[in-house]
Amino acid sequence: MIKKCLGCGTLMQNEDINRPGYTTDISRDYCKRCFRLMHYNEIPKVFATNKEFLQVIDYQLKKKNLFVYLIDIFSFPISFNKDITDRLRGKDVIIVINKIDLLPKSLNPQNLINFVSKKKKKIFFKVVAIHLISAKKGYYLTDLMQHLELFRKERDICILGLASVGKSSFINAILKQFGEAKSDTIATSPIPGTTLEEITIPFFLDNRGFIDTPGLISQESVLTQVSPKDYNLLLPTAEISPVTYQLFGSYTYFLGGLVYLAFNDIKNASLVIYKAKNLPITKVKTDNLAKTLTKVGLTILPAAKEINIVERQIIVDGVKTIFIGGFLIIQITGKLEFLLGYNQGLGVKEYGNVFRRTN
Ligand SMILES: Nc1nc2c(ncn2[C@@H]2O[C@H](COP(=O)(O)OP(=O)(O)O)[C@@H](O)[C@H]2O)c(=O)[nH]1
Ligand SMILES: [Mg+2]
Repeated sequence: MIKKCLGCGTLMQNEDINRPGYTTDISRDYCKRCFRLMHYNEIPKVFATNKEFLQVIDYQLKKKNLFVYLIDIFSFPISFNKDITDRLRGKDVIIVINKIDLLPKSLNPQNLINFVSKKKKKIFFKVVAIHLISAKKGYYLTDLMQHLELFRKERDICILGLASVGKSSFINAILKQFGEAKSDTIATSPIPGTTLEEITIPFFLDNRGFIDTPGLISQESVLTQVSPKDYNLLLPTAEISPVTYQLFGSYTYFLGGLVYLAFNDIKNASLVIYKAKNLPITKVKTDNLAKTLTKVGLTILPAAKEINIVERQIIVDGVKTIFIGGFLIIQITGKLEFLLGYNQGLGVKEYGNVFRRTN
């Protein structure tokens, strides 16, 4: 019997417990891994690699789907991954920015749309629309759904994007809000590699539907640098209360053991940090930076599995917004220079004032 797991899309099998899709009873809808993930929040084992994921995506790209490219507010700079954007060349794409519920109400999300639409000039696919949503809270799905219906033209809608941006959550939310599902259909988790194969869910009257795909794991994401037990310290799950500092003198701010900002002789500047509530900030005198660095991974946590901190100089004249590793957004205002330390490999992207305040 050929049957696919509804949670991760893998063929179900009852022969090898160490391979994907294992279940003792093939008549079930979910494999053992997805069942345990969905009911006990157990950390799933990751089986596939990016190469296998790309094969699944390439197969979808050969079809005449309408593509939704899902990004999330923290990982949008690292989301424009060449592996995906090059492949989307010439396709119809709707960009959807997810996890809008994480943004503090004081920030104007429209600026994010303007910003992404300026950036898209550098990419080569045909962006037919940009939407901001929250799959988790179900925000703004109605507008998006209308657009999807309009642009679909008897095609399936295929969802692409990096791991953990919320592709499976997005389809679950659509099935709950506009379909008959009472609870989640597809398995979701913060761990990259939860969705292993494509999952097709018929939805429209013409038998077309949504296709979920496995996410590419970005080497620039913090998810690849730390162990999953630290994810709860790094990934915001609820509306962020930004942490603000008026900067003066020579202090260094460590964000966990993954990033630091070292300031020297600052006269007047401010720093706003958008981060998970649980990520600890340690403030030390910049004179003690070298000494504090020796404690990274011991008392300054969470730290990368392989600690290798590099520095870059940042020059600010006005407002600078820095996105780091898909888990941090930092905004600095003033006229100053400082050193940004970060574990090597984390994506660091500098922009101007991305979120102008609404008031
Ligand atoms: N705060 C918030 N979290 C979300 C949202 N959508 C998904 N998530 C969380 O992000 C993580 C990854 O979601 P998942 O759907 O498995 O991502 P996928 O790898 O792209 O399929 C899970 O922990 C979800 O609960 C959202 O709109 N807001
Ligand atoms: Mg998924």
